[in-house]
Amino acid sequence: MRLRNVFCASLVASGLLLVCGADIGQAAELQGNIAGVAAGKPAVVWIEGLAGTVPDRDTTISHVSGRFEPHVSIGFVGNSFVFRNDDDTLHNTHLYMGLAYQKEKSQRPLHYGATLYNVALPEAGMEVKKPITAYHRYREDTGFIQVVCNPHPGEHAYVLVFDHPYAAVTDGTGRFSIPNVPAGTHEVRIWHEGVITKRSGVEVGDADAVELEVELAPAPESADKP
Ligand SMILES: [Cu+2]
Repeated sequence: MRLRNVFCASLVASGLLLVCGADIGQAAELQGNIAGVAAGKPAVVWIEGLAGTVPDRDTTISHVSGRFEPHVSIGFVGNSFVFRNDDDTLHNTHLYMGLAYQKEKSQRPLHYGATLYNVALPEAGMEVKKPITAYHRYREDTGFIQVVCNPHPGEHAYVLVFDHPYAAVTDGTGRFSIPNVPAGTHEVRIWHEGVITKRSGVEVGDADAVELEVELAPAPESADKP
């Protein structure tokens, strides 16, 4: 078994990073830990500005025991959302796009944003598929997608959609892994529960893996609006 060459990097406040020598043509696994992730509230980590073929993977969001499962997910353009009801009661799955720029201009409050899909799921076992389009992807001026169930205000979930494969959801402890990141200097972004979008740079070089450590802290000046 080959010993893995792992480089460590630490982020402080607005973003520094370390490094290894870039070697064109190579790729590495970007892995790490987002400190401050609460159990049940994972973060999303992605690399901004890279293009690549998205994975062939649908995004399933289920109603399970009166909650959305998962609470945070990512979607990839060209695949589908799969909305499920695993409860024996009426739910609906209502996706809103943030449209932050509209919030600033609109006279009336938009609350969660504009409806993308609103699917009624009246019976247990129901499943409805809807396409994930380029319009759904995460952008500064639109933000992430919020998912609510109108009869049950406590049900709430989040989706960030990408048109490239370099994105991951952390586990409950904040660990994440993004494979096959091409060599070069990249901008890493982190979203956590609608409040924080952190930025950082990372350089991927001739190691098999790059380790990134990030500590979440309130950052009002970079707060992301839905
Ligand atoms: Cu519900």
